[in-house]
Amino acid sequence: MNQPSTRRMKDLPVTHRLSSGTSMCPGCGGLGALKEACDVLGDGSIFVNAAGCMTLLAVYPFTPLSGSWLYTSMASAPAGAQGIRDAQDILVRKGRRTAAENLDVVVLTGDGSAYGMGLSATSGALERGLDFVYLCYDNEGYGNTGQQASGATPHGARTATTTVGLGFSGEKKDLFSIWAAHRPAYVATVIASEPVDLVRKFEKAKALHGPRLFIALAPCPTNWDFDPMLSVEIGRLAVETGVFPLKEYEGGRVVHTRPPRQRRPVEEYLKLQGRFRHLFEPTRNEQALREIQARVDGYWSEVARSGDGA
Ligand SMILES: Cc1ncc(C[n+]2csc(CCOP(=O)(O)OP(=O)(O)O)c2C)c(N)n1
Ligand code: SF4
Ligand SMILES: [Mg+2]
Repeated sequence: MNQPSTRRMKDLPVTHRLSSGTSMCPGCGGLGALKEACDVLGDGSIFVNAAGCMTLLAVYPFTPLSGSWLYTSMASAPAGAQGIRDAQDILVRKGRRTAAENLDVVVLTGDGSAYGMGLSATSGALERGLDFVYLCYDNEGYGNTGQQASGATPHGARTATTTVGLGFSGEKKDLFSIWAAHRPAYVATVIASEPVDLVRKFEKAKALHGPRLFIALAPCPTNWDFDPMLSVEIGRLAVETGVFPLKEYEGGRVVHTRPPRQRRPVEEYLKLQGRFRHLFEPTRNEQALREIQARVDGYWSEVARSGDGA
């Protein structure tokens, strides 16, 4: 007779724990970024999670992470992080916790929170110089509730709230610049399909103090409408077409960490995703495709002009 396994989730390496026993979609780019980040951050973190897809990782009282997990409303994860930071600092000051037991506080939110509902609380935390890490997995919509358009939705994407015509007629908000304008310790963009770049940035952030913020573009098979096995390919194309610039902000300076040497046409990225299918079928929308390409070209021309392509 088989003996029941005595191995528990918390005894597995963190990467294995995040692969098994969760109810996340296969090919989830947000989960990929979180796994890679956890490889660097290790087990010594307290996660503060605003409502969204990742909330399904922790079904009370269980979590695949060995650290604690606090679930907050969409708008208030950075406020929750402040409370945890303060409580731990007070316990250390009173001698009831050693410095080694003083854990990192990591906010984990989707773009709906980061770009919209939680932006005010984040701005306040940055003003106060809160010592925390913030990871926004950006699937460019309110994914958990069926992909309504958010402040991160790109121009031309069809979402649950932009179902006809061109799709979303607005522009994706430049959250990187909004965060950087607060002059925090560190801001970076990352993506799971570029793990070396991601790991280097998290290692750098881990050694710093103060606000350290990350936007991880999160290819989302379910809501972007593509085969899960294309998740890494779509992530790579986001970088190689120049749609998603990998960069970091530190000490008042922005550096592009992996500028595409020879940019591929943006439509190579768009045409793999059902949310952009209306730009190609039943007839090609040449004007919309030209406009989307021109925006990306404009971004990289500005980077070349300012000499910031390192
Ligand atoms: C104030 C408020 N409005 C609506 C909801 C319902 N809700 C739960 S998760 C979610 C989507 C969150 O989107 P995002 O932050 O991008 O995370 P994702 O679902 O894409 O992972 C919404 C709208 C909520 N929890 N709180
Ligand atoms: S809906 Fe998208 S972001 Fe949410 S778990 Fe599924 S793949 Fe990940
Ligand atoms: Mg989202």
